[in-house]
Amino acid sequence: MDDRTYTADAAPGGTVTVAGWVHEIRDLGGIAFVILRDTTGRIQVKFEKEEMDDDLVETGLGLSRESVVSVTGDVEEEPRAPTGVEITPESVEVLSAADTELPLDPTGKVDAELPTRLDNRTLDLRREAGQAIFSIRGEILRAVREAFREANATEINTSKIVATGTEGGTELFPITYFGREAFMNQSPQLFKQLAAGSNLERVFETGPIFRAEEHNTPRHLNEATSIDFEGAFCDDDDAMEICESIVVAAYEGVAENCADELEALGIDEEFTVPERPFPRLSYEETIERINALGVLDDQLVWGDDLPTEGETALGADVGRHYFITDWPAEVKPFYIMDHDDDEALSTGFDLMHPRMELVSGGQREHRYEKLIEGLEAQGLDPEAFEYYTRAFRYGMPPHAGWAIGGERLIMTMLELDNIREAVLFPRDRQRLSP
Ligand code: AMO
Repeated sequence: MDDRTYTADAAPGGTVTVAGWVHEIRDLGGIAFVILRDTTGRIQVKFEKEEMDDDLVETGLGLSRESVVSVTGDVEEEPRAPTGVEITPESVEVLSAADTELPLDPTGKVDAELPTRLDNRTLDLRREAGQAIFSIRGEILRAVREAFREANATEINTSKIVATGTEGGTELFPITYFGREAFMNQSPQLFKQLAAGSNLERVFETGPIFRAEEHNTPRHLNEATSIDFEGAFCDDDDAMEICESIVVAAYEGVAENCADELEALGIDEEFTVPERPFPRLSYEETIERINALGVLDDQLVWGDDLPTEGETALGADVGRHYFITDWPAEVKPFYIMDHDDDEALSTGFDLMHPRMELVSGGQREHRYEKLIEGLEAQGLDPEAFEYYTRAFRYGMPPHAGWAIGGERLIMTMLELDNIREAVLFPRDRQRLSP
């Protein structure tokens, strides 16, 4: 529509054509208003019943909410209108009439349950808050891309169909690949390492990861967006520094470019960019601090996973993003390097938000023999990983990296209760469509 004007740009004194959705109809008797909404805002369209053509009035007042219309008319100043201007229509064209019964109220005045909202996502995202989340999601991706470029990392895209899993602990989704067994990738882990070992050195990817998690929680998805980094000649400390800079860049981008969206979400006043550096606690200090908080029935001992209650209590105590470093080697995947002076300790780290884990990473084992030993120690067949390990025989530099859970970053940044709010069409135990 070449001659279309956005509602936000409709200035008094001209004739414009605006197009959008019927947000609301207010019939006051002799006069009626249709509030038309587009991506930039809303505008009032005035119908004076006595003074206008009957057909026009009939079309205007017969509109059902959420119908898509195009309105041509003069724009005039009107201090009582929500945006200070209104349109007196010359013509109203109905481009797509909406059913009179809607499954949810897109003005947001009436709350709907999350499953109803997800089943009707197009309608749901016409709410300002929904639109705000996805504008911010786009801004986060833009900001992290720019920050990665500043860190000399090249954007890559890796295959999502793979022959082996990498992340022990979560299950794989099997698929059939021309009669052979294959899987949906749990992580670009091995590919990003192979790319970092090439002359590219530093790479990043934002893409889907597939996890056949059995549990259904407000913080797990079966398909999530992973923001991955891998850098040659980086150790775990370098990787943590880059990780902090990317997280901070995401917050800064949102602070700078999404003021209206933060307001729509009602979090503009408390929104703050986290300060660097983030505190670092070793795994040992972490379990001691959780034990001292006295929130668990049983004291944690070396090698235990951190239970959610413990993580939550420690998060509240620390009150900001923090790293947990030096995890026991046995709880980290085979590709994570152990400390040379203590093989029970790994270089693996997690970045925590007070509410949950956001990132896992570490320095990688780049020595061929040690890598094979690590695979065997975790009960994996080195033969199955030959496509990956072979590169380690042809000059693999020391390297390190990490992955941020994209939706968890959005969820924690925007104080969302459920991770599904941060995904257009979430995949979980129940949900395969839309
Ligand atoms: P990990 O398995 O810890 O590490 O995943 C990295 C981050 O991804 C997010 N995440 C998820 N988010 C939502 N739903 C899920 N089911 C889910 N699973 C993971 C979390 C998590 O911290 N290859 C390593 C990373 C690396 O070492 O570079 C990996 O995948 O925020």
